[in-house]
Amino acid sequence: MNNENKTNINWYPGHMAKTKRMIKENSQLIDLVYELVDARIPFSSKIKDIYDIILKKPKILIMTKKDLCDLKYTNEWIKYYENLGNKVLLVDLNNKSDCQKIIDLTKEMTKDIQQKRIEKGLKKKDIHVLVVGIPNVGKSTLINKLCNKKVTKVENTPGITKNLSWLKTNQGILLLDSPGILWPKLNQQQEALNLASFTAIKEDILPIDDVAVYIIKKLHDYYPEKLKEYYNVTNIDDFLEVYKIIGKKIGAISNNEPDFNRISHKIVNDIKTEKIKGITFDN
Ligand SMILES: Nc1nc2c(ncn2[C@@H]2O[C@H](COP(=O)(O)OP(=O)(O)OP(=O)(O)O)[C@@H](O)[C@H]2O)c(=O)[nH]1
Ligand SMILES: [Mg+2]
Repeated sequence: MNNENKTNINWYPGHMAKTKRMIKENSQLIDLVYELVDARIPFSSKIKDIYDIILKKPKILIMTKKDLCDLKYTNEWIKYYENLGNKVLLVDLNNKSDCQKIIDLTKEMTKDIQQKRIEKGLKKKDIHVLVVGIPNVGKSTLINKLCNKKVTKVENTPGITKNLSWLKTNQGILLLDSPGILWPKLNQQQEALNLASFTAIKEDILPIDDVAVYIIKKLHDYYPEKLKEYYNVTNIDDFLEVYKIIGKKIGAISNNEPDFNRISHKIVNDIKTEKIKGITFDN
């Protein structure tokens, strides 16, 4: 943890490069883009070279997992992106009226396309929308909700969707599901830890203890009441002590030694299983 900002985590699964290429091949068809980010990390989870991928297509920035974020910080990010000219929607994808907002804004933003067709005597067209974002932000969930049935696989693990496919809603919208994309180098330790904290990168990319310690530090600095409530921890000057306290609480101590691996997994898992919510780590 003492090499903050210096880490270059070189990783780039081949399918991510392939995804970018395939999106470009579909580019002619795409009328609109849904760019998804996780509302708990509205900055760290934003694809860095998005305009290389989607060119000048109009887009809606959709922040998912509203139900899990801390509005105090996330609302600041919404203002920030809106000031840059983005259309932003903050949604809980399990909430019907939030999903309806996406459909309504899609129709509004593509009104001109349809109007021009009507003026030419053509029928309204199906609007083609690319759904893009880093792994595990809810791309497939959003598509299933808008299609009103399970058309694509959803799991709380990065890298579930493997191929691009067009899926039809009954709203005159076709959605292109795509595998999660990240950039080749995670060159900020903080950014990588944020992604790992919210399951956007596979667990084996960063040491689990680093991720757990980072989560504890974040909770201590921004959500001390949650650190106290969930782990009975108030002071983090000595991490051996912290692990002992948590170890005692969850029964992961043997011979007076905390089981570091088990405790770290427990901490990471408490976020993954949504036990700890109301947190945003891009502060
Ligand atoms: N609480 C909550 N969970 C959500 C929301 N949106 C998605 N999820 C959960 O997030 C996890 C990942 O969802 P997916 O739809 O598989 O994500 P994806 O972006 O398609 O992931 P990849 O295909 O791996 O890139 C699942 O466990 C979903 O149930 C939301 O708004 N709120
Ligand atoms: Mg998916």
